[in-house]
Amino acid sequence: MPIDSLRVPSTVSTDARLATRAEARSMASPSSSAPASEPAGGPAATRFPAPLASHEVVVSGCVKRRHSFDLCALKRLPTQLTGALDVVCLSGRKVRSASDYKGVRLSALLDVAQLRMPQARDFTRAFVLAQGADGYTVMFSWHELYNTPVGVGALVVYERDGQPLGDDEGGIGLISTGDLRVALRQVRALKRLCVHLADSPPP
Ligand SMILES: Nc1nc2c(c(=O)[nH]1)N[C@H]1C(S)=C(S)[C@@H](COP(=O)(O)O)O[C@H]1N2
Ligand SMILES: [Mo]
Repeated sequence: MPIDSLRVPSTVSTDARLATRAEARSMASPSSSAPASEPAGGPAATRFPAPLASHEVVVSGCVKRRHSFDLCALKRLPTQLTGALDVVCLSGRKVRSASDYKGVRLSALLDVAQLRMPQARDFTRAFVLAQGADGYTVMFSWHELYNTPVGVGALVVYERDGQPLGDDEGGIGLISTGDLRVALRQVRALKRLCVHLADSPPP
């Protein structure tokens, strides 16, 4: 199925949250049309709560040791840079261009936690759900991560263009540079990586 046919109908706005954030920013700026008398933390802050951020990622599910990685733990793993990349949504809209994200391979976290598979060949039907603080969830198969070039570019990231990802950008995140539309499997405020086994009906 071509990627463009997966676009959601225009009546459903997947990017409503972005519009809301842009609106929040413009309301917070000094040139805002909001009344000058509006107190800090007033009505605008009530309507637009602080964005969710992650400071640690928990690896759970079919693993030998459930493991939690904070920023220090992530920085102890081998680092990887993405190089220049455009973050493009399903609609084709460019969310941003970055010259570099810094992070570690998603598979490096799984290697520390070690997969726990009932049968030797079960890894062939293993998959990982990566979830953000708001519940946004994306999936990677074991094969993508360990047996295709996609895995090489699937990174848990904590810096962009030499700057730490601030809380307003979600803190720790996930990016998959091998994807055609990178924004979709970019998870802001990455909280959980959960390893599952897909059901296998009896032959
Ligand atoms: N946690 C989380 N990550 C998310 C989303 C989301 O709703 N929640 N939306 C995705 C979509 S559809 C887009 S276009 C990009 C937007 O990038 P940004 O949130 O970094 O601006 O985030 C992606 N990652
Ligand atoms: Mo999007």
